[in-house]
Amino acid sequence: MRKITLMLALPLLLGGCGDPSSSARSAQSRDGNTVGVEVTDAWCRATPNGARTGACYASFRAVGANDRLVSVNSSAATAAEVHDMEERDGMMRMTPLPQGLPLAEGRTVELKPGATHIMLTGLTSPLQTGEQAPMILTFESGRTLELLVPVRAGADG
Ligand SMILES: [Cu+2]
Repeated sequence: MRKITLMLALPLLLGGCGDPSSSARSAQSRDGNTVGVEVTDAWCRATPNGARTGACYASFRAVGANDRLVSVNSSAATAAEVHDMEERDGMMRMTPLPQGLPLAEGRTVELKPGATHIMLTGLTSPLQTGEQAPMILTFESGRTLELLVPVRAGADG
């Protein structure tokens, strides 16, 4: 099986050239404590040759309380879902997470190629390197985050 490189998503936020919109934080103060979800290193993989589906990745960290990513919407696609990957009979298969993506307080949950991802289906146009895909993330807590997610080529092209 092909080895999957896991360290793809890191360079986005470095230095002054990082795109700040790939990172966002939904936070509010409650009893003097910050509660919210931090999203960092968001990116979508560029789609080749008119593919109608795409995948996006990001790191999530719930701050101050547990939360759950319950839905994703993007005007770049007719539908967006959180998918997990599992191996069955030697094949990697994608399975939607009907309960959403649980976010345990203080723990970073990393979406990455070959693992959990946000799947965009029915792309309205190809995801091209250098563009940004708008995305609205809704959490169980009722908080929402709007992101402009940069599109770039995957390292395995
Ligand atoms: Cu998928």
